Amino acid sequence: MEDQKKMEEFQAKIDARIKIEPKDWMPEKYRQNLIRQISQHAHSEVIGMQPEGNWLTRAPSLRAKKILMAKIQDEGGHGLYLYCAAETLGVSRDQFIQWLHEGKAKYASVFNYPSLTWADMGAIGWLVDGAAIVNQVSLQRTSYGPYSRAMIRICKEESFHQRQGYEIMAHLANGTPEQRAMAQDALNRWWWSSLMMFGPHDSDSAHSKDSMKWGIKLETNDDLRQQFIDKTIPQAELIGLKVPDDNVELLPNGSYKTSDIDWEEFWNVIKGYGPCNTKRLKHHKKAHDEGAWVREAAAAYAEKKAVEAVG
Ligand code: BYC
Repeated sequence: MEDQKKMEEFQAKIDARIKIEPKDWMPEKYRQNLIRQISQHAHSEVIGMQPEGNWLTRAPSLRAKKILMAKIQDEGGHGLYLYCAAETLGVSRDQFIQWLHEGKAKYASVFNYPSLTWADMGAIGWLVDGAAIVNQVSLQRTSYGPYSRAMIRICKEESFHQRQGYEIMAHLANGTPEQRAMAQDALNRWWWSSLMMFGPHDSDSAHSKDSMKWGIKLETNDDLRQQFIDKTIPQAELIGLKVPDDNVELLPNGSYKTSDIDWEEFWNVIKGYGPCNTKRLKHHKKAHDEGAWVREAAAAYAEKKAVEAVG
């Protein structure tokens, strides 16, 4: 009876768009679902630094290098906000990292593809950050307070990321025939994996029903994907590029019909068989191990300060 009453009060708060805060009562399934999604989101931000980090030393100008460096640092910061938000649900940062290293926690499948040319820096900013924004603008209204507040700050930074990527693509698309071909090739390789960022079709999405009921997700995977498609196809046309899909059709309602995603590829990458899954995790483990002394030094400093404060 007690739990039933709490459950009804909880759902009434969700329906009234009142944020759930860390110390509020929440159903265990709501807590677990949030832990899963926010930590997956945090891991995506941090693993997502790798494909771009690959081009830092080869940026074509000092300006380009500074912008890319700032962008990658932002992604690390996003990971930090999100780990902090997830920690408020009672799981430690160490535990999240352990789950990532054991392959128990996921991160966005798109980061398991290689960044082969400088144009990929444009495609990642324009398409991957562009897809992330569409999802994250919606998540700003998510029901869990700390997640929602992290999203508001992240969205401001992602808008700059999307624009810096589009600027690189526009620059290359207006350059020599070789540069234009490089931009088109990057679009060809990142288009489908960006559409996969929104997750499986609604009918195959295991978590959507609960997440929508509890206001964790405000819009469905397919609705968000369609919003991204409708924004991005005209942006490609504006700079003389074409998305790699011969079946694109503009419908009378202004929306675009496209071919379906290769779902076999999507599930394969998620299961760990994408081109770079092994490399990404290996690199993360190495960086984590090499950073152990920094964490130990920071903890020792915090302990010293705490002792000093007590006197
Ligand atoms: N990749 O029931 P579903 C960035 C999994 S970083 C991998 O629909 P849900 C950036 C899903 O986890 C920001 N796995 O799940 C950084 C579930 O498996 P589990 C990236 C995926 O959670 C650096 C299963 O499939 N954004 O922008 O309701 C440089 C069934 O799916 C994917 C985020 O991380 C996928 N694409 O909805 C540049 C967004 N899709 O957990 C840029 C945060 C599905 O049961 N996440 N799965 O083992 C979300 O919004 C939601 O989790 C999703 C999926 C919409 C992705």
